[in-house]
Amino acid sequence: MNINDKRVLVLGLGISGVSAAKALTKLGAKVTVSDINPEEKLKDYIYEIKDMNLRMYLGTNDVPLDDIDLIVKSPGIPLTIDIIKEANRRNIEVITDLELAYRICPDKNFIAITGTNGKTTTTTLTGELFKGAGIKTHVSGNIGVGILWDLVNSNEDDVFVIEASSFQLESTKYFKPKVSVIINITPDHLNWHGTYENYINAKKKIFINQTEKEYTVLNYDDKILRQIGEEVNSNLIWFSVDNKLSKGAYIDDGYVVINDGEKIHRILKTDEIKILGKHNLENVLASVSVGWIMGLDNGIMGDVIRNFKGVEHRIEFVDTINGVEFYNDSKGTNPDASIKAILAVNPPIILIAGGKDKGSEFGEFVESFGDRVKSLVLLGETKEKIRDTALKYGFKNIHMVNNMKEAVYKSFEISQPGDSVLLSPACASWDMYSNFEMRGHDFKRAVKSLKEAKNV
Ligand code: UMA
Repeated sequence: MNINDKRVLVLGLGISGVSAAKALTKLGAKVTVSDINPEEKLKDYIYEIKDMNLRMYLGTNDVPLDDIDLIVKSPGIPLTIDIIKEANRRNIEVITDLELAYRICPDKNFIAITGTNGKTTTTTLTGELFKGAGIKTHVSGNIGVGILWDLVNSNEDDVFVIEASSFQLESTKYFKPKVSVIINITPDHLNWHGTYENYINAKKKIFINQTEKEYTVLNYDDKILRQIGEEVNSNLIWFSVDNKLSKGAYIDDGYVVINDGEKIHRILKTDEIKILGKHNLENVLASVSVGWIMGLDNGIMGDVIRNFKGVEHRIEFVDTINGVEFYNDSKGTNPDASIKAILAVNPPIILIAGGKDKGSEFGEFVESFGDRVKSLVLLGETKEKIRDTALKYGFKNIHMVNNMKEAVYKSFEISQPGDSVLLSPACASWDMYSNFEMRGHDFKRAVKSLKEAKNV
């Protein structure tokens, strides 16, 4: 698509809008930008484009459409707002950055990854596999990086590993990645898509234009995806944690393997994988499938996965001190998320929990301890509430502390080699920190200082 001199309206000036505005200007388009928010709320974004030659409408999306050929809307902007309805009436196309990226560079090595859960981990790990093989790789999309600015600054052979959301996919038309991946599908964003069927249809757009020249990777263990496989027109590659496949990636005798249809290739042992839980085995298998399709070396893939510590703050392996493993799950900001972490980390677990009181109940959370959690170290606004619930359920091994450093040092003091210390607060961070990232960093700093103090 030749964008030169096209008159494009970029709707929304967040991460994707700013990236789109910069890229379109570089490509010679006549760019108009608009955001419903006033200038003072957008300072962090518009400083990047304020000196560019473009028209800006701030505090409104009500932009004259008379001289607009194309609208690139931010993924979070609903298709139901007035300006989009008006554009539809006038037959002005409305697309997202994902579609525009494909139209600008249809031959680019796009690897697009979607799914209800695990997108960020799989996208990050897949990016690491390519980087590990020495290939220039851009990891972008819903992971928090606008695609278009990276795209217009890339070289021909660069690989783009894109986390694709249903919001982005919904407004695509011709988008056709070299490899598409769907990790799993369960109901989500139903308030946005209206029905589960609409949500599934948005996800299916990731492979809908693919042909026998491209590849689609799907999870064989996911009931919905098993059915959807029949609609795939490209080369379909399955992965499975629970089943052995005649071709694809799966678990065999404690190894992650690829069966190429003739030979089984072992990539690494499952117990060498540091990211924990069955859901993470799925993420690894999805990434390995992409690596295999793209011809990456099995030995390199094994090494990269062995060293992959996961996405920051999500059951993130931090370090081992005297045989005790430390995990940062600061993103465990509600009881449900923390229960997943408790099930994923190797017991016996010393659990650091507590934080901002959001009115949650902690009964199910304490029940999930079973034989896995041996001690509870509590801090923050909810420490008494969690302690009282734990005592009610007969769990008595509780230590109260005042800050993160104390929590880490106390956990180590009561630990034995083979234990896991897990920060998974089951609460938001705002009682002691501005966000969960700062809490996670504080935990990691405390682990580092402990290691230095122990001189190991
Ligand atoms: N806006 C308008 N008019 C409206 C509504 C919003 O002008 O009617 C403006 C807002 O004032 C704001 C901008 O649009 O300034 C926001 O656009 P956006 O919500 O699309 O946000 P971006 O910063 O561009 O971030 C988007 C993705 N956000 C969403 O899809 C909601 C980011 O995913 C993504 O990382 C980024 O593009 C780069 O590709 C975030 C997300 O929450 C992480 N995604 C959802 C999820 O993972 O569940 C789908």
